[in-house]
Amino acid sequence: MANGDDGVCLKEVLVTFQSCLSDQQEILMDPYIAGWKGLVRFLNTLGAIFSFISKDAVAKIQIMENYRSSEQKSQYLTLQSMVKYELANNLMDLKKQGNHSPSGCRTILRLHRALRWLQLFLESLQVSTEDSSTAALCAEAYNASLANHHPWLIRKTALLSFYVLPARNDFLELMNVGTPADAVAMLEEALPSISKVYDITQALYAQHNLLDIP
Ligand code: 1PX
Repeated sequence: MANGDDGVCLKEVLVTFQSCLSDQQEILMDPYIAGWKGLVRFLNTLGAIFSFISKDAVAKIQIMENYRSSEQKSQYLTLQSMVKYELANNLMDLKKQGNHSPSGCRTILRLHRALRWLQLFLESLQVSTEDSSTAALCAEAYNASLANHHPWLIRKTALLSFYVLPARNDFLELMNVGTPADAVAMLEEALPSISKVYDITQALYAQHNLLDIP
């Protein structure tokens, strides 16, 4: 995944999300988790200021990896099989967060909401101009998605951290796919599968009334 000494090729990361979709249009857990791991690696190259975000993402990835290496691993093969299994076995706390280990459905819901932020942010980067502010685009995408699920302190901390993001062209170059124009073309290619993964998950969670699991 690394490209050069410490860079991460974002194209390779985003391609992982393409491989999430099975022939039956189900979402495969392993590439979904691998996609998030790649995103965290990319985030880590942006500086230690984002470590409060990557730590939370890593903790959630770890929860899902644990399910995928548990005795019930086959139940967690896809997001669809996980929902079916956890609902059938009453493994979710639908009212308040319980004391036991967080369910897969609750954990994926947090990542799923973050995927919406990613989709909005990448869409806006793709149509941005050279003088666009990366921080402003990131904040706009955050306010339209994840911020609605975060308490005040996290919102303030997140919005402050965005100010250190590099300028638009430097940020596109950090993606390690060539010139800023190459990066924009890569985003255009990668976005449909991210949107598809998001839409399928959203429909699945809506169908089972799981969009507000505490
Ligand atoms: C070209 C763009 C690629 C950039 C890659 C960035 C990868 C970002 C990974 C973000 C993963 C965030 C997961 C957050 C999950 C969450 O909402 N957790 C909260 C709720 O969890 P709980 O278990 O308590 O119910 C938790 O409270 C979160 C705490 C940390 C702060 C989360 C702020 C998220 C901001 C997302 C924007 C990232 C900006 C990166 C700059 C490029």
